[in-house]
Amino acid sequence: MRLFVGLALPPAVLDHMDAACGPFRPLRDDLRWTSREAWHITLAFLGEVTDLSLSRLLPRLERAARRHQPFTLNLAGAGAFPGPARANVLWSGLSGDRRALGDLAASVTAAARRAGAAPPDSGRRYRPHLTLARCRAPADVRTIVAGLEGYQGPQWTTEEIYLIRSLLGGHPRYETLGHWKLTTG
Ligand code: 2AM
Repeated sequence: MRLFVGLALPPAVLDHMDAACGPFRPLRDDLRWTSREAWHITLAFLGEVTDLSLSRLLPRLERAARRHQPFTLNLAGAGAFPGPARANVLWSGLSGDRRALGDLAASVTAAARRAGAAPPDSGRRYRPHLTLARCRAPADVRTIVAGLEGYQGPQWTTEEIYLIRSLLGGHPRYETLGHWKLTTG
């Protein structure tokens, strides 16, 4: 099964970003806009994982979560992969405690590797983002990126990690397989 580990966003954060994207959506039907219900921050994409690796992964993710404390984040600005002039992915960035976010992503990646579910692209630098839209043919999203440049979403505290199954289809569907709290106090 196809899995990833990520963070959920509180409703107020989703609402705020949804409103910020609102004006751009009708102008660009060449982009496949992601839905508010599917929004999350990926910590590690694991790709195809066997049942055996999944059973090893669950306790390791629990341990990884326990080694971290809650931290604050907010959505901020926008960008595109590979770049705004020829984009396949339009995203919003994150500000706040990005160091804690990177450390948590590194722990999750290490946990997955030890469980035999090494992320396929773990050699790449972690670039935290919220995907707002995708486009198979490279799209010029410079006006949207510029329009969202000053965007600052409400701050929230990340307290939990989620193991999510991604079911492919017309629109990806996500199913939560487990969630573990970061250590408080
Ligand atoms: P994205 O937001 O940039 O599309 C489920 O596919 C989640 O895992 C998405 O959030 C996706 O990121 C992320 N992900 C990271 N690397 C991926 C990859 N190589 N293939 C598919 N999804 C990936």
